[in-house]
Amino acid sequence: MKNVMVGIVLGSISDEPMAAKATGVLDTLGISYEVTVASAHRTPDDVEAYARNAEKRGLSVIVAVAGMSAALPGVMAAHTTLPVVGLPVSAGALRGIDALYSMTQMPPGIPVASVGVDGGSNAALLAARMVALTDPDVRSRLDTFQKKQAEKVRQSRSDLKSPSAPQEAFAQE
Ligand code: RP5
Repeated sequence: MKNVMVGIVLGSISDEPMAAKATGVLDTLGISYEVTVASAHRTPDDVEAYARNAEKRGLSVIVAVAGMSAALPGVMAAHTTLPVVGLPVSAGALRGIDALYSMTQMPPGIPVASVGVDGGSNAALLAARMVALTDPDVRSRLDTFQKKQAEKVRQSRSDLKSPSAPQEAFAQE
């Protein structure tokens, strides 16, 4: 069985569409992952157990996906020293601002690396960079991903309707 490197934990099944954004990127980069549901408020014992077992199960990073008063990433981080990436979801009346603050405003000592609201792709890419620290194959696939992305931006210049800057404007020293 292939070693699972990224554990994606959803606070609710309603967060699944956001996980899909992240898993799409992890698939592209050939990074193995698992997805589960565990709520900091509704199943706190499961959240604690998952975080405590994560390192010995071989996970490198946990991505915690939650909306509203999103305690999930912080509680996960309290029970492991693995890096935890928080992905705030635009749920509830405040549309993710509450979750974003919950994740970024962690008290000193228990860090959570939050991405932007609904930033599923960046959560996966940040997790991939962490995995790449010890996996040269992932590092190389990340490099390729980034080069292809840059190429797309350059090619998009030819679609501009306004007068566009000449090639020499981007001459490298
Ligand atoms: C959070 O509350 C979940 O992460 C979800 O984003 C939000 C709403 O949960 P449900 O009421 O849809 O289960 O715990």
